[in-house]
Amino acid sequence: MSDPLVLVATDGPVRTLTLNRPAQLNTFTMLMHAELLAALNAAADDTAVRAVVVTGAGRGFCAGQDLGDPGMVSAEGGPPDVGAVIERLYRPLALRVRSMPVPVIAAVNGVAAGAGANFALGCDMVIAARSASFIQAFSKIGLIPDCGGTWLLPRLVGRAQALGLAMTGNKLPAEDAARLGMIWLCVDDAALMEATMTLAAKLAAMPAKALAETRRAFDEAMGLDYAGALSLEARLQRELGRGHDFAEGVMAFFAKRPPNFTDR
Ligand code: T3D
Repeated sequence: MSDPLVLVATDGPVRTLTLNRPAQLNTFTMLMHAELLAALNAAADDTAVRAVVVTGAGRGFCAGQDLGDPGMVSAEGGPPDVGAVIERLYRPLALRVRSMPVPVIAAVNGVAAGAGANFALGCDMVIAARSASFIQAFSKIGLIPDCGGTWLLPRLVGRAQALGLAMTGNKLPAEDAARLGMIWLCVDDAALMEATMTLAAKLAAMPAKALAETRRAFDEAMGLDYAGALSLEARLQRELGRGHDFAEGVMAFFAKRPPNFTDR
């Protein structure tokens, strides 16, 4: 039996998904897409899971689409319908990450290129090892940034840096990515998984529903004016204010005890 393309491990409330095609820098194939989406769906459905970590096996995080995956070649032998691949595989993946009921952390252990870079950037928090790097590799093969890159990049680093990165396809070291505000944190290689698990444990103890709604509010507010964002905040706060976690958070505060958040 062949190795799973996504390794799944659970440590208390933290679910870790490890992309597992190390010899190919964990590039996406059709099969890996299916396993990753299934693993994310399973984590979303499991109420015991309160944080998800995604990382890569071996020396890379993910070098994007496997450019040789036979599953990508059109049945007629003509040029592949890249748009169909994006619609069928990358769009559901990107939307799944962005709609998870719990926070998703990308622990970028090595190079993250093409859709691999943008998959990481679509996660809620990105921690990268100092030796890791981010490459918008698309322009080098005649494509534009995908897997959410056109939306994410300018918002993370501004239009000038986004266009520079996308047009040159230059390798951006993790330290520079952190300096630009593209990722949360850059740490020494040896500290990556410990720093990630410490963060995951912290997030797992927090109110998952409020964290997921924070992500949603930030995403939705991007398309709103100031007054619209204030209305959105009121709507979401109204809903959260009726939940268990708000009552629990306030009670725990006054009782000077740690809260026990359960909403999801
Ligand atoms: O259908 C569609 O195509 C639409 C979807 C598009 C989404 C995308 O992600 S497009 C962008 C695809 N990714 C790339 O173009 C990146 C290509 N890779 C690289 O530029 C380099 O590999 C890296 C800069 C990422 C790393 O360089 P390096 O020197 O550390 O490693 P390497 O030797 O190039 O790669 C190691 C192996 O992985 C090597 O295989 P080998 O020679 O040992 O048998 C290499 O061919 C393989 N590999 C790396 N990236 C890909 C790949 N194989 C297939 N597809 C790849 N994307």
